[in-house]
Amino acid sequence: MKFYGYFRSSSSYRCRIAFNLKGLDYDFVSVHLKQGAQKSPAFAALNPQRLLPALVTDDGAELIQSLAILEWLDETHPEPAILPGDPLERARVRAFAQVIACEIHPLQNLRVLKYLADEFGADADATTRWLTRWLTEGLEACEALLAKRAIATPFCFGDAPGLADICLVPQVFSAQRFGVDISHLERIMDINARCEALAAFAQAHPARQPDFEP
Ligand SMILES: N[C@@H](CCC(=O)N[C@@H](CS)C(=O)NCC(=O)O)C(=O)O
Repeated sequence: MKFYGYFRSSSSYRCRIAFNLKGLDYDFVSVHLKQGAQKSPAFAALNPQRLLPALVTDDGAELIQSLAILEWLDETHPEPAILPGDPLERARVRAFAQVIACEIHPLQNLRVLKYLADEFGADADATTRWLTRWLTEGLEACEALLAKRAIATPFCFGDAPGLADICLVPQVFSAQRFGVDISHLERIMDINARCEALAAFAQAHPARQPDFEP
């Protein structure tokens, strides 16, 4: 498999965690987002959205969108499962993952922040207010979803990490990177610490990637 990602891309980070949990090797191609490499014609041919991540399977099939990649990985490499077997539980895990991937993450994306600055003159202070608003509101909803669980499991929805944890940890990393204080979200902080103590999560951390830049 050939995986196109970038150390700081949180949707790439999600996939790295899943590769590690499932013990899968891949060839890594770094696409330098800050230098705009995602806009190159070669990358746009792979992902017309010009967004990371992208995956080329051993058979040459091209996949985009981290949630689709994660579900494909789970279907083709079922052990350990990242989605529960029970349909109701699967829906709850997917909902939690989508709060992050569909509602929080798009509002912090590089192209969105750049557009706010270029087209609306958002300075550093305005950008911080924007990020604080959406990341806090979104992660508070995640905390409330965790509070609603019938049982307080060690990971988001079970005794082992799954899709919800895979989405949560990179989002917590982003909040911390952008200086958004989420220390009041006790369940999230607790689960995040438990995940980070696992090798699969620790080795997927942006600072451990070959293209890491301080
Ligand atoms: N929903 C997409 C989001 C993809 C996305 O926004 N990727 C970011 C990096 S985390 C990106 O490539 N940004 C480049 C840009 O904004 O120009 C997914 O989950 O794969």
